[in-house]
Amino acid sequence: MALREILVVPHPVLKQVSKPVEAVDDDLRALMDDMLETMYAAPGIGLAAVQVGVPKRVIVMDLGRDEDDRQPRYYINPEIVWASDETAPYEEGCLSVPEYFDEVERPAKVKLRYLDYHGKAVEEDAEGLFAVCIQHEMDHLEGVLFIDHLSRLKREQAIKKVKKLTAA
Ligand code: GNR
Ligand code: NI
Repeated sequence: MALREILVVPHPVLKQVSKPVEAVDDDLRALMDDMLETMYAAPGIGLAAVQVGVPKRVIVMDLGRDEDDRQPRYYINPEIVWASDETAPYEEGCLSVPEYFDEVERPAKVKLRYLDYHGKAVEEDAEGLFAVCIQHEMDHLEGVLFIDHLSRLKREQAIKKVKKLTAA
């Protein structure tokens, strides 16, 4: 396993649309293992492959509270097959937009379909923080960041803040 570098705005790769995975094999599992390690080190609760510069439709996540209670989750080629009309706001952050947080409104509940770590097709319902996180991660697969849901002014302020932070 190895740590990978997390890309931050305004890196152009973050705007790419990620490509579907064709085979869930050992190479892909090695990428997911690296992503999980990188996410834990950051630390974060989710990570899309494009954030480490690999534009494939792969997400890792762990909503567990601490190091003794790890619950890694892997989502390959995820699709939202249903979303609630009801929405909910959540104060979001992103490892690719460090130290900036703002409220985003999204469907409160979604139903997902995806391939797991072993390539098995799974359906799962999501709500609460899980629903927020999977929608945030799936936006990354389309080249969309949470700041793209904000006003242009707020988005520009966020990018300016990150540029200042990363110039140091
Ligand atoms: O670590 C993360 N925390 C978080 C908090 C609120 C809403 C979404 C997230 S995802 C983020 C990690 C990340 O940038 N994933 O793409
Ligand atoms: Ni993010």
